[in-house]
Order: sequence, then C-alpha cells, then structure tokens
Amino acid sequence: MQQLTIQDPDITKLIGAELNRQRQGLEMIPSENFTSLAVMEALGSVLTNKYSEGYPGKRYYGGNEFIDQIEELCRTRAKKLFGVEHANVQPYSGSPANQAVYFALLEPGDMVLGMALAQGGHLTHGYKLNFSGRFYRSVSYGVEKENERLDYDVVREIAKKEKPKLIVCGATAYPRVIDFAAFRSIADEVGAYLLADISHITGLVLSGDHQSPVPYADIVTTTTHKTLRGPRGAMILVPHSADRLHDRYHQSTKRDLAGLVDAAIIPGLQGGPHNHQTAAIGVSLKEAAEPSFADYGHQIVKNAKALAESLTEAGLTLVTGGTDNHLLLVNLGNTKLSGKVAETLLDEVGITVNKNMIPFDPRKPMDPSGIRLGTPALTTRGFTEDDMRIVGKTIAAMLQCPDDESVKAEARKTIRSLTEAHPLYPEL
Ligand code: DSN
Repeated sequence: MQQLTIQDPDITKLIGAELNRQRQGLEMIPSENFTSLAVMEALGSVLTNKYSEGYPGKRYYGGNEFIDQIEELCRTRAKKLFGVEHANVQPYSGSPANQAVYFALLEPGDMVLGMALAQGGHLTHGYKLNFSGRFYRSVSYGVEKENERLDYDVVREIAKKEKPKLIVCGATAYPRVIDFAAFRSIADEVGAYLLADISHITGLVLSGDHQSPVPYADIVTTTTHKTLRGPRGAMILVPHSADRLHDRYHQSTKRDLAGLVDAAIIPGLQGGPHNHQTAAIGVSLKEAAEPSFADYGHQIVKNAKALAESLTEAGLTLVTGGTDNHLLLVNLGNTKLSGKVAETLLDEVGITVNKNMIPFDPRKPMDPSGIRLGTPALTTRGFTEDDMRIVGKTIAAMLQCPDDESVKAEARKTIRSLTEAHPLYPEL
C-alpha cells in the first residue's frame, strides 16, 4: 500500500490496526471469512473505474470490451460450479439480491412466507421493518419449542393456511440442515415459488456437506463473502430459466425467470455493477472449484462439531444441542451473562462473536440471551479440531468466570499461541 501510505497516513494506520486485530484475534462470527490475496487484488484493481450498466454485449456505456469478458467468465464459472442455467453476478450484496427476486416474482402486497428473524431467518425474509415486510404481506414460520428445529409439517400447515406466492427458505442462525426437498413439496402443494437463500452455507453446499437447493428451488440467492470466501457481494442463481410453475399451474404466460431476474437487477433496482467486485467473485469461484475447497468445507463442519462438543462438555447449553453446519448458538441462560455482555467480554480477549437471539428469547434483540459462533474464518487459518477444543474450553472458562482476571490472562495467552501457530496473511 505504498501510495496509500504516502497520501493518507490516517486511513493507512487504521487499515493496519484492523489487519492486526484480524491477525491477533479469533474471528468467530459465522458470516465472516478471510479472502485470498488474489481476491483482494482483483477487488483493488482498475475495474472500479468503469461504468457498465447492462449486461455483457448489451451495455449503456462504451469501453466495456474487457468488462464484458470478466462478467461473462464470472457467470460461466458460477453456472458450472452450481449446475444452474443462469447466474446474475451483479447484486451489490445479499439484501439487494433478495430484493431483486421479490421484484422479479411478486407484485407489491403479494404474500411471502419466510423464517422469522427472531428464530434464525434474515431481515429480507419478511421482517416487518424491512422492505420485505413493508411492501409485501409477510407471514413467518419458526422452530419448534421442544427441539428448536424446523418441523416441516408445521411449515406446511402455515403455507396451506396463508397461501403465499413465495416461500423463502434459508437462515442466518440455524445450526441444523435445511431440507430443501421438503420446502419444494410444500411450495408445490400451495403453488408458491421457492427461493432458497443459501448465503451462510454456500461453501458447504459446494463441498457436499449440505444438501444443494438447486434441484428444488426456483431461485437461489447467495452472498459471496461467507463460507464461499469471496469478496462482499452476491449472486442470483436460476436453476431452470423456464418457469417450472407454468406447467404445473397452467399459468397463461410462461415466464422467463432468468430474464425477470436480470430485469429486476437493472433497470429495476441497481445501476452500474461493481466490476471490481464481479472480478473478485470470479476469482473466488475459481478457488471454490479447486479440490482443496471441498476439504475446506468438510473441515468447517468438523471444527464446528468439535467446538460444540467442547462447549457442551464444559457445561454450556447449545440451541438444538449441537450443530450440523458451520455455526452454533449458545444459550447463555445458565450463565450470569446476557448476549451483549458475553460479546463484550469475549471481545476483551480478542474473541469476536455476535450477540444473537435464541428461539423464544425472553430478552430484546440488542441484548438477547445468546451468542452465535462459527468456524469458517478460523478454518481458513488452518485451525483443526484440536484447536477448536482449546477454543471451546477458553470460551467456556471466560463465560463461566467473567470477573476472574486470571482466566482472562490465560485466555489471552492461549489466543496468542493459537494465532501464532496459524498466521494470517503472512505475506503482507
Ligand atoms: N449479516 C449476516 C449475518 O451475519 O448472518 C446475514 O446477512
């Protein structure tokens, strides 16, 4: 960063401080990860200078000869990797991607059924203060009280009663497998479109550690910066561009889902795509196609299970009792701490987690009863199960003895030795 150092020492210093924070701490927010330097180089390239509203071969601006090739390459890689007919790689991030899908499939006021935010869903799955709950009529499903898991018969009953036009499946804080086939059968029964938002688990879908939604969903959305390990951004994937509901429900006009999605992004929602982001997504898709990426996905899950076991052995309570994927939710009910206090406490020693609602949480969202932990970023650093068991013991000790300075000192020592054993960006 020679030029930045000369021109803007203030920003340079802060970037350096953030690099040190990432290097010296344990990044355990399940939606975060560390991209490769190659991804960052594409992101920091001259591509940020170019306007290219439209799509390859059909732009509103001149000079897009190379941008067209970059976007086409990125789309082709996405289609091949996920086995879909069409990919739109322009959404700025996950929320605009979902917004574009609503825009493509629905009219304002249409009914949407999604997972409740307070039980693991996302803002864009119908939360009342979000566009998805304000411009559409939204109803939600959640998990069951006794086992904190989805019950597909209950979801089916809600769908039959409410008759949504779109069902959204996918989650941001659900530690178990999502059964996309079950959602497909529910959607078919009520004549709804099915959107699978796989932002959190995309890397696991690619590694085969989670069922793929591609055979089941009408549209799939994903962010690119979570388990996929790319830059911040998103994609909309269309498994079959011809509307499958047409034949089933004898709709008068067969809809071209790919065309609807593309038109929803531009001119519907966005202007010029972020070409530097598109190129960086392309780089991450190439990386995800390497055989080593499957090993990465398997290790994320093994690490999450090892972490879950060590926390449970130490006496902490996990929502659903464990995990099938990359994340887990700790119910802090049997400690003296709220989620907010636990987040701050762990931050003090360099463990970054986020406070999170647990199912049927009696507390408020800004100070809930849980914390959410994940293993994608630590797995990128090379952490394995043995490391995760040490991390689990350290977290448990911190949560169980929050005022004990010797526990904090021991935690700092442990974190230093773990982070030194797995250096982050040693080339920088
Ligand atoms: N904000 C993301 C997460 O942390 O899960 C979801 O978009």
